[in-house]
Amino acid sequence: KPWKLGRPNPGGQLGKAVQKRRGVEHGPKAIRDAGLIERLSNLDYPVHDFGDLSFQNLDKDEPYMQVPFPRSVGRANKLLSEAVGSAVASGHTTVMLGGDHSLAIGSVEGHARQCPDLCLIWVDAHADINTPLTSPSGNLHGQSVAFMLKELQNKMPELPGFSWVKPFLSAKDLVYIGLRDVDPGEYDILKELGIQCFTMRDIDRLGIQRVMEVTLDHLLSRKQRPIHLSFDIDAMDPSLAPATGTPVNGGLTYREGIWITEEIHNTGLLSVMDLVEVNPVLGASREAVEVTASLAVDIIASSLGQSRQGGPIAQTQTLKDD
Ligand code: HAR
Ligand code: MN
Ligand code: MN
Ligand code: MN
Repeated sequence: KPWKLGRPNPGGQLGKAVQKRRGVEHGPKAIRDAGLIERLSNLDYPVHDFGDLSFQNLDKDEPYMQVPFPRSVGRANKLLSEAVGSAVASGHTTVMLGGDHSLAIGSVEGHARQCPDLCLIWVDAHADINTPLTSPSGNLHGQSVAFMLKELQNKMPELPGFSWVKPFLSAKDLVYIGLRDVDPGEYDILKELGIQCFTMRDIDRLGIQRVMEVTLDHLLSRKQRPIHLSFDIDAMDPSLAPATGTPVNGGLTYREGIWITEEIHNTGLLSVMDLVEVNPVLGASREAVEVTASLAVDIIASSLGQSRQGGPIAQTQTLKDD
C-alpha cells in the first residue's frame, strides 16, 4: 500500500490505474523535507530556493504514436528550460529536483542555451535514449537524451509540444554511469554513436575511481567546460533508494555514488545538476521514502562540496597532502 506524504494522494487508486507511476511529482517536497536547504546552507553557499514550477496538463493532449501527454510534457519542459536558463544566467550553480527524468530535456536545454559547450554526465540504471520509435513503453522519461543529440536528429519524429527543442549535444560530450537496464533499440544507438558508457559491469571491472578518471578525461581533457550532472536516483541500488518508479537490482553502492559526486565537485566545473525520480508514493513505508529522500540530499550535498574528510579534497592526493 503506498505511503502518502502527510496528505492525501490526489490521484489515489484512479491515478494508479490511469498512470502506474504517479507520485513522482511529490519528489521535490520529500527532498526538501529531508533537509536539503539546511544541508546546502552548511556548505557556506548562499542558497536560494526558487520554489516549484507549476505545470498544467493540457486538455486534448492525445498520445502521439504511443507517447502519452506529449504537449503537456513539452510545455512543462519549455518552462523548466527558461527557469534553468535564467538561474544559470544569473550566476547560480543550479539544482533541479524532479519529477521524472523527462525533465532533463528542459533542464539540459536551458543550461545549453547559456553554456553551449557544456558536457553531460548521465548517472542512471537506464540510458533514457529511446526515440519515440524505439521506445517499448512510449514514456518520455525513457527518451530524454534522444531529444538532445544532434546525431539522432533524423531519427526523431516531430513530437507535438517539442518543436522548440533543437538538438544541441554531440554524442562525444555525453558519458553514462551506472547502466544495467538498456533496451535493444537503445543498445543499437549507443553502439552506433560510440557513446562512452560505464555500465555496472564496467564499474565492477574497473572500479569507480578509474571510471571517474576516464569519464572526466573523456569530457574535459581537450578543454575545461561546464558540467551538467543528470542524476537519476534509480542509479543507486534499490536497497538504498527503494522509493522510485523503475528500480533495478545491482545498482551503485552508497560509496560509489558519493565518489562520483565528489569527483565531479572536485573539477570545480559543476554548473547544473538534476536529481530525479524520487517517488514518495511508491515507497513501501514511510521509512523507505525517508531513506530515499535523505540519500538524494546526500548526493546533492556531495556534488556541491560536502566532503567526507572535513575539508576540501585535492584531486589524487592523500589526506595528509591536502
Ligand atoms: N527503458 C525503459 C523505457 O524506455 C524504461 C526507462 C524509464 N525509466 C527510468 N528512466 N526511470 O531512467 O520505457
Ligand atoms: Mn519516471
Ligand atoms: Mn532516468
Ligand atoms: Mn532510471
